[in-house]
Amino acid sequence: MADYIAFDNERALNYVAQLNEFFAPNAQLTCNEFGDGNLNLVFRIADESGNSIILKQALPYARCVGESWPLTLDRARIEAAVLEKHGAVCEPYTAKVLHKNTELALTILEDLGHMAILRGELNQATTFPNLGSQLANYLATTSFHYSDFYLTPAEKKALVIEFTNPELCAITEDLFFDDPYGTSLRNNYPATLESEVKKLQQNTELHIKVAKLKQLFLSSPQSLLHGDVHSGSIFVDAQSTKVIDPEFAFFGPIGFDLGSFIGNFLLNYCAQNARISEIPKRRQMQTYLLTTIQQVINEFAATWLSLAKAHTRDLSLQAPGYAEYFVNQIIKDALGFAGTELVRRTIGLAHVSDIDGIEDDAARLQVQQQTLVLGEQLVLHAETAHDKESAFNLIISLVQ
Ligand code: SR1
Ligand code: MG
Repeated sequence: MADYIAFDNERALNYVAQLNEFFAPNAQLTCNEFGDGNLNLVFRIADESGNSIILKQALPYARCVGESWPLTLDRARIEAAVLEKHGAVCEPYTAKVLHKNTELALTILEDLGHMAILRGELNQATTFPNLGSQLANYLATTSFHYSDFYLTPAEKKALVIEFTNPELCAITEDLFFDDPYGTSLRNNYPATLESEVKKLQQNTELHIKVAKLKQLFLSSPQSLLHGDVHSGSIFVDAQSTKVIDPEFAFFGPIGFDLGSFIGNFLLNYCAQNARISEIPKRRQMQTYLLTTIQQVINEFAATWLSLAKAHTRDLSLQAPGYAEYFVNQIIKDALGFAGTELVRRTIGLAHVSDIDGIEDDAARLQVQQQTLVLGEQLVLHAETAHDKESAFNLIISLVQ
């Protein structure tokens, strides 16, 4: 990419100004880089009357580690294209792309600054009544329309090529399925958790289950996934939900996205044991988290099945009962992937503020012990969940 240059505030502002698309020609623009994610630069450009847009630019390395971890700029192309693909079938819950430039690895997006990132809100014990339904709709609608149920084989194969994302997938393969179960230098956990970590790493039955999940991740191009549905990839307010950041997108197992979401809600569930001291308040928040997980599983299944009933184009996949079997399998896979999310966020490279934001060392350690065991148990027992009811019952039995 000969023309690539990483932006600073001035370059980002000048780039937007010369586009002459988003602001009046004589507007007084300001620009502020405020990205705090793991990988990219994020600028907000605003005019004097408060109109604003977001310019997101990929760096040729992982921001959270530095230049020693080079990373493809192609992720910007993939992210913008996936937002467009997902937006085409699920417009209300997908962040809108306003402009893209592949050479500069940048995307201009609608500014969702009037909303808030879900993770921070959950950490403050704020609840969102529409979130479960809207996220279930996003997960079901996007995964159905880019699956073999809906696309022709030729369309599907062309998209699989377009969205091949080897470098970002390799990060997930390493961070979810390898590092936590071995002695990676990237692992990150307190010495006080060492005995629990050793126990987990010596569990040979667990290694087989994790291998099955990794195999599924590597070799099941079921649909065009978001690839990173954690609670930092979701904007919320009292009315609406917007999904952002699909740079890890690829054609993979549908249960991975559903499982990432479930895993993040369970991480927050455990963190609330240390975050909220008043028991009735804590119970209320934890009930919200569990109810939302249940709602997402149920509505995901219902929406998927109704789409399959009305719109399955593939003749074989129309066989009575097949869609039901397929959805049950997605839910089972999701529980396993949720387990790997809990484990990797506890002892791997990339943590979550739900846990790391707990100030008291002893309280944080207790939460880490709980998330580690819960993750392990989910991975071990996910295969016993044969439908949405037994999946939810398994979650309930493991958190109590
Ligand atoms: C080096 S990237 C670490 C994590 O951040 C992203 O959001 C993904 O979850 C990835 O695993
Ligand atoms: Mg991200």
